[in-house]
Amino acid sequence: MTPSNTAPAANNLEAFFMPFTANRQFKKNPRMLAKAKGVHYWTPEGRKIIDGTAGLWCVNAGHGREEIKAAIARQLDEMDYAPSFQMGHPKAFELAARHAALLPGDLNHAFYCNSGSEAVDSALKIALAYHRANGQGTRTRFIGRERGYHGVGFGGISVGGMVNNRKWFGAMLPGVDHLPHTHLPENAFSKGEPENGAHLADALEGIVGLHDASNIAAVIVEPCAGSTGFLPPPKGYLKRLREICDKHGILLIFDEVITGFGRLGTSFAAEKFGVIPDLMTVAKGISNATVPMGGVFVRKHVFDGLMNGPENAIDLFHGYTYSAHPLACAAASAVLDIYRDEELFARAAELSPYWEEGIHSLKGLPNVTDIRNLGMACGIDLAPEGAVGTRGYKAFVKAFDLGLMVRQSGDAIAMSPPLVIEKAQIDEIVEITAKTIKAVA
Ligand code: PXG
Repeated sequence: MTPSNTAPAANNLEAFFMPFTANRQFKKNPRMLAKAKGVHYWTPEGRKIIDGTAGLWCVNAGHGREEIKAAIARQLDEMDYAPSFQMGHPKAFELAARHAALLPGDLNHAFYCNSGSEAVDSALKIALAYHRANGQGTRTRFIGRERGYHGVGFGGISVGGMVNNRKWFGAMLPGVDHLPHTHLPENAFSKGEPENGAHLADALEGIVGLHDASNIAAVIVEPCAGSTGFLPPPKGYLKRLREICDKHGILLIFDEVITGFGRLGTSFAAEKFGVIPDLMTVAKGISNATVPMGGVFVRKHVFDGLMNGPENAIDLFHGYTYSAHPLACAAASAVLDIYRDEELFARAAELSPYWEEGIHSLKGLPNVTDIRNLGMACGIDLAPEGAVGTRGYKAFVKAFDLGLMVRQSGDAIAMSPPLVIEKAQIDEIVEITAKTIKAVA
């Protein structure tokens, strides 16, 4: 068969095997997006939808940014692709230097890939290689956390803590333990970081006691869990994790795929919480989602630790055809210009009290059992209606019908609008969310 020149009917939805989707249900009643600009999507029929989620937590600078488009187009004219194995192109080095300058502490080297999932698998491998290169090859165990999401690679689902993402797939990385999650009922309706729960980090001592530190490579957590309904860390929790990791020579990995690039009103969560991880994974906002890109940022001692072999030996047997793809680098550099010139991280910090006030005004609406927020993101728990996820899904569909895109995780709704949002648009989001919650009561 040769590729057909005849375009299939636009309404034939059969062939696309959709990710993380109820395919048959969707195809009976599709929700299509055809155009995007600023903080809005439009459906093919022209209905305007306010983007309460920055796509999937990724379009931090808003949709349709001309500067990014121009940078990608220029790069495409100049050079479409160049390999990064034993070769290089200037934009990759320039981007890494810019990221290093933006990062807190001595996080000063950047490894690039194409997604958050690849970033997580890369970080886990870097952690293993680092220990081995430093004579501690027995350090092979990883510690993740319940309710954590680290993408969908086998490494990521192994350290992740979302049961549906794990239970279907049997084979996992061996040697993984999980810390308890931090979603405590006594913290319900906390504004910002909740008061209770720093002690939950001490569970790490228990795991170290069980396996001995000499067998543990790294702990990986999202500083602020995203996909399981947005869970800000309890006050002092991340500092405590850092202290215990330091005490035992365990590397600390922050998965900042969602929290990176301004979401919490700072460059990264590491800056916000004053806790510097040894490795940091990023994606999404790194390129404003225009060209797929992910990355692992590593501290000086981790990078240096991998540079102690012979100079002519490959330092890390890992990488992707599209590591530091020129189009992704061009996009990511243009995105950094926007973040800098529009001071979007500071803007997020300035807007966040208004966002907090708006979102918490939903307290008292039917079935609302918790509201959480930090920076420009929030999670709202709804009481289940029968099977878990039923009310959450209804809310997701209803919000879309009313002109708002939200994310659903079980019976929680999460939101994370583009950082260019205006106060009047926050009001609109709050208003539609209130209508939605009432409609699914
Ligand atoms: N780590 C974290 C913390 C993430 O949030 C990934 C890794 C994986 O990234 P990729 O690029 O491989 O998808 C993510 C992704 C949601 C939602 O609705 C969240 C993600 C992806 C899709 C939906 O919460 N996060």
